[in-house]
Amino acid sequence: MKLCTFKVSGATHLGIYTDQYILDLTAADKDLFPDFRSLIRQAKRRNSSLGELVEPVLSKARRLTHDKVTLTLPCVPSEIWGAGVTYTRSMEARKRETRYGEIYDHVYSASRPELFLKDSGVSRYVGPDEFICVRNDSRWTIPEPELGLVLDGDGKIVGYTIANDVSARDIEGENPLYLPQAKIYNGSCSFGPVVATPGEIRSPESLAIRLTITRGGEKTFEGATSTSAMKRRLEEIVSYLKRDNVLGELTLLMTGTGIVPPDDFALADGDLVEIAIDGIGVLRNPVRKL
Ligand code: DO4
Ligand code: MG
Repeated sequence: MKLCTFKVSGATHLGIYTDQYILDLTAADKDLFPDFRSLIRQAKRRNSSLGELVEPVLSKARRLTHDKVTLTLPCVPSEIWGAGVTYTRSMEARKRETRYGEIYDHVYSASRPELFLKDSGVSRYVGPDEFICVRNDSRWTIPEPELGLVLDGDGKIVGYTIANDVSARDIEGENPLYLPQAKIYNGSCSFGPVVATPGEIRSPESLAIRLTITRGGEKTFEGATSTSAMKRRLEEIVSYLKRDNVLGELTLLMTGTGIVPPDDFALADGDLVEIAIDGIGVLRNPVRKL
């Protein structure tokens, strides 16, 4: 099952996304399904799966064709975290951008992964088709296409999404202590368009990820990887995030990038970034320079 949030006639509803139509869960039962967070909360309270919870309303839920709705952020996370240097490609690219390259060798092979806070509910993130941004003082910013894990308050994976950990390589490369400034600014993250439940994604550790960047109507970069190239297990990353660390009701954990465009590539105003992940869909965002 793929869950989405959409706007219809000025209201925001929760739905089930299919290729043909969207099933309107909120219209079917406003008390039970007002939004994604309530759905997770109800499933936990009743000790039932998301599938069991929505099953009774499936036959009566109205079907909306895609042209009638606008997809928005699928959920509102309490926090967004990122894991870093989880693929060889990311480690190698980072070593080239800085004088302090050995830290990346070290974190790649250490038992403890790199984890950083990307957003703390201040909403520097955007949803599908909204602008991701290049900060005004960066000349070398790239998209980072990543599998996103949606976690409940216990750290259980309740879904998978597509995330873009937009990053300023010049700021990060100048001094690794500048990482928060390279990673956290307005429009530095996007995710969506849906959250696919674990039942939908049978092999999260072998999903193809593709990145396409279009400039002036022409493809300017195309790259691909698979989550099977990730150095760490998903549960391993989650377990470190949970160590002596309270989680909010809903956390988005980005699992690191395995695609990095060539070192002479920088995002520019007007670019279009598209990230596709098997079984989840395509996340599209235009780019704006701040
Ligand atoms: O250490 C820098 C961040 C790494 C990162 O975001 C990634 O590998 O995806
Ligand atoms: Mg990243």
